[in-house]
Amino acid sequence: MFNHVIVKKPGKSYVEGLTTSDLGVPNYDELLVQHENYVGALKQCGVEVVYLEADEQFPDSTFVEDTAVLTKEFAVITNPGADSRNGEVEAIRPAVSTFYDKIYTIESPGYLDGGDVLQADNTFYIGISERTNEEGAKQLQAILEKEGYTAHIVPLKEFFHLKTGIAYLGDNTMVLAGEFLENSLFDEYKKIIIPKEDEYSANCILMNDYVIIPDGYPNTKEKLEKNGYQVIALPMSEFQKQDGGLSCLSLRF
Ligand code: CIR
Repeated sequence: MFNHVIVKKPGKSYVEGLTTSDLGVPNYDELLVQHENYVGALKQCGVEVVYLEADEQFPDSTFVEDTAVLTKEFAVITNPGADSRNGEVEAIRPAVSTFYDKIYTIESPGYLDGGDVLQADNTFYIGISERTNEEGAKQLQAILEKEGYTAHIVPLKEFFHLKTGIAYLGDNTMVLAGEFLENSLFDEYKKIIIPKEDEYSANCILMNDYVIIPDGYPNTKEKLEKNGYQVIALPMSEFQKQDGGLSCLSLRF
């Protein structure tokens, strides 16, 4: 059960953020509408929303997920792997501090983005990516193991972040795409498989009684509904243009 989320309004500088996509320049007005819809959907799922104001200094700072890893018992402030994003953590720390007494920090030369961390009950998966190095992954693994969790490190082959291609929906069920389909680490889970053409929808989030997915993926919606989930589908085009997905836009705890 999630009770809280932290989100951050995108600033006008968002359009100058990092991207590898060739989907075009985001439309700022449309982006704000999509962000408001996202916040509205989270509220519908029954959580209290902490809404941080935009920070023009950090174009990608609406993707708050990368700045922290939050569990029921403690928080970890990350050390984001992109230079232009590293300073985003300074604004997240005070927001996180209002909810947590126990706060760990990933330290250089370790780098870690929250998008590379997936929690499935008492087990964590930590991706090694362009943004998360082995040292950062090992620091987080040590913190998690000290706190009684199991943590597996997963070197990525193609995905940008770990959660680009995987989501946990509770009930021992994983949504999986691409390189994770053949990874035996995930064989213990019931699998909802997302084919290549629907890959963007593998980045979905379980929020209490709902699963939130990007709009435009009817096959994913149908698969989830067949498995008994209530689905909310949200337009995400302006976030996709900057390599962002649904999970990236919030810290959920
Ligand atoms: C970046 O390149 O850092 C942003 N444009 C997108 C970050 C997406 N975050 C995520 O997948 N957790």
